[in-house]
Amino acid sequence: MKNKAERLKGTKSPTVNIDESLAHRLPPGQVLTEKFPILHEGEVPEYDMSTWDLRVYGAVEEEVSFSYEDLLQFPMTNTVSDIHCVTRWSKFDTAWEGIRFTDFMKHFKIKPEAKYVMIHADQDYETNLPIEALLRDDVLLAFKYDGKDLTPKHGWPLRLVVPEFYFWKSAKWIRGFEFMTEDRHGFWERNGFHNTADPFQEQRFSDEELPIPEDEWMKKEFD
Ligand SMILES: Nc1nc2c(c(=O)[nH]1)N[C@H]1C(S)=C(S)[C@@H](COP(=O)(O)O)O[C@H]1N2
Ligand SMILES: [Mo]
Repeated sequence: MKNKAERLKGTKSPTVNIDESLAHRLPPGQVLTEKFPILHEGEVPEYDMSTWDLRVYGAVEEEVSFSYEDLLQFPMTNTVSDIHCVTRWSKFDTAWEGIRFTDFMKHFKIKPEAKYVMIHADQDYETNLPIEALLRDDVLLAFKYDGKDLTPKHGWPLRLVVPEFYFWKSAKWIRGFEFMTEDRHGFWERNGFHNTADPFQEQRFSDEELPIPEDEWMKKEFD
């Protein structure tokens, strides 16, 4: 069996049949879905919310950690965004509620030399982004999807949502933001996926030949 990046490279571009007025919102090589596929590495984590925390560390003036209760006191924002997965599904108008990343950043001070962030998540998942990618109004630390608490499979209690990039950058079950002065690759970025991941530029894969550890979407689960 081919590894994941190789297999995805071999898939044909799907024929797209959508309303012309929406076509500009669908990136090249993507198909629309109304369902919400579920994709992740490892088991869905279980939490004791009295000990759960979200850490901020690395190139910051002072490390800080937030309890779930702390975060619930922050101002909440609602967004409606299109999301795009590298496995070729896109979903329009997904509704999220949570803390805007720029509001979250008011609660700590990063060092001037900080340029990148490693987002740390369970189970041992991580993904990297430049800080500026997180400063758009549609980037949330999301508690809710479609008006309801996130389901555990979609990232409860807290996930990142970064609609501008392929969805592997939107880590579920986030536990920490590590600010960095130099860029470092996260899980999929180390395993054949593009570092930037802009769907409209079809930045799916890096050109390096890298082994993919395990198929990401074995169960073909969605809700
Ligand atoms: N913690 C964690 N977050 C993750 C992943 C993962 O394996 N672990 N997979 C990513 C990938 S590849 C995708 S496409 C989306 C899928 O989110 P969904 O299951 O809510 O559709 O989650 C992303 N966030
Ligand atoms: Mo993905």
